[in-house]
Formats: sequence, structure tokens, C-alpha cells
Amino acid sequence: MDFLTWMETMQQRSEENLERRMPSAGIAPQRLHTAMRYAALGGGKRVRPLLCYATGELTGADPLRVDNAAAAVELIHVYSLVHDDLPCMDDDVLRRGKPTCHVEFDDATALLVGDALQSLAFQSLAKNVPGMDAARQLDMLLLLAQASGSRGMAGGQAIDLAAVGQSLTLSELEFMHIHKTGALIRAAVLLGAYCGAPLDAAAWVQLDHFAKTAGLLFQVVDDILDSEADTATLGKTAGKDAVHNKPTYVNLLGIAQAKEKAAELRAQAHSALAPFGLAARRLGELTNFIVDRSF
Ligand code: GRG
Repeated sequence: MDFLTWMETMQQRSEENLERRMPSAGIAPQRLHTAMRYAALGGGKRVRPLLCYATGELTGADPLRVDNAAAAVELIHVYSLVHDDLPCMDDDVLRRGKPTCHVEFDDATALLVGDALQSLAFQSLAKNVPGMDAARQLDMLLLLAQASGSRGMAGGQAIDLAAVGQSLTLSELEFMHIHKTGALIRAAVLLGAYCGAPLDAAAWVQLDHFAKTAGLLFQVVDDILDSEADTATLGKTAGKDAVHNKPTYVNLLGIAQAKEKAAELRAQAHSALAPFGLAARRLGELTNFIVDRSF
């Protein structure tokens, strides 16, 4: 199957997988459930679930065993977007080509949407999976909790908020992004791996190296897109980093060097996958998609 067909198939699977887990808009509290569905369904590239399924393929996992993890990681991602868009954080009005959750509903509802999506993420990951070892499932829960908590995504967001208007060194910028964006991308890759045949220690280290590199790569490209693409293409407000005087790879390195950095990280990610051979085909293709995407 060519990459585009695989990606569309898995995006469709991700959408249906999320849809099944979302509380119906007809069940009380209706407004909260309507807003949760509004935020989570019908948009986004689904990069994190795609990474889960791709690593699931690498370890020979049945996609049915990957569904819980793929939903969990996307639900955490959507919660972070809803909270990030709130007036007390990034204060944005456009997300995934439509009004942000607090604009469409209200701030308090958007806050609760994020909270409830986070709970639903852990509920999804804790669900029984036929043939899955309970100890392994606990490791997965721990991984997602750490990746999204104060030593992961939420911590990265705290550093990001504190960095507005500050000048950071390249290593400080990397530290922020490894946490804010990279931790969840890494978790997506590793959670997929947990769903299949166990990897030996060396292969795990190798995959972890790929996962961390892909996380940083995603953010460097996000910075480049924020400075170069337009709002209609991105489906979110373009050029916000400069307006908010936020440190990014582009304003620290300049656009040409930021693109060189992305090229370097792409090469490093492919090298990290090389020992896995054909089994890592989808992860390699996703790496290219992360770099070559236009939104
Ligand atoms: C509020 C705890 C908390 C965390 C927020 C992820 C995040 C932390 C904020 C989002 C702000 C942002 C633009 C981060 C840069 C990278 C990123 C996560 C971009 C959006 O992800 P995509 O491109 O979005 O995968 P889609 O809509 O395709 O899912």
C-alpha cells in the first residue's frame, strides 16, 4: 500500500476510534459532551495516532491492540490544544480551521473539555486489551502520565509561557520543545511499540532515539511553518510566534539555518530507523511527512 493510502486509511481509523469513545452529545451534560466532540472530532492530521500505528507495525502488533493507545495519545493532544488556545494561555481564536473551543462555547466549558479529554485518555489506555500483559499496560499508563505531566508536556508549556519576551539559548529552546511537544510524540512512538512483540534493550534504545529526534523535528518544522505558511493553509493563526515575541528556531537561527536543522534531524531520524529495515517503513515515511507537510 502506498504511503498516502496508508495514511488516509489510518486517519479514518483514528477518527472512528475516537468517535466510538466520545460520550454522545445526547447524554448529560450535553453541552460539555457536544464541546468535547467539537474539539476532538473531524480535524487534525492525527500525527500521534499515525506514529502509534506505524510503531505497532514495526513490532508486529494487530492494529486492534494499538487502538487504545492511539486514542489516548490523541486525546491528550487535543486537551492540550484546547487549553493552549484559552485566553489565559495562547489566546487563539482559530484551530483546525474552525473557531477554538472557548470561542465556540465559553472559557469554563473549554477548561472542562480539556480536563474531561485528559481523563478519557487514561480511561482508554486502561481498557482491557485481549492478550495484553497487565504489567505492560501499567508501563504504558506510566509513560503517558510522565509524558503529559510537569516533567513532560505541561512542564514544557510552563517554560514556554515563562519564555515569552525572553531570549533563550539554543539549548534552552531545545529543552522547552523536547518537553512541550517532543514528550508526547515520543510517547506515541513508544506506546505503539508496547502493543506488539517485545523489543530487546538495544532496539528499544534505538527506537527511543528515533522518537526523541522525531519530536524535536516536529517542533522545528512547526516553527518554520508558523513563520512561512498562511493562516488558511495552517488552519490556525500563522505568525503568532513573532507577534508574541516567542523564542523559536526561526528567530534564533534564521530561516535558512532552521531548515538546515530540520534536514539534519530528518537524517538522524532515518539513521535511527535503519537497523529496523523494512519493518520501520511507515515510521520513515511519517518522518518525511512531518518535514514535508504544508500544515
Ligand atoms: C496546555 C498543558 C498544556 C499544554 C499545551 C502542545 C501544547 C502544549 C500547545 C500547543 C501549541 C503549539 C502550537 C505547539 C506546537 C506544536 C504543536 C503541538 C502543534 C499542533 O500539533 P499538530 O500540528 O496539530 O499535530 P493537529 O491539529 O494536526 O493535531
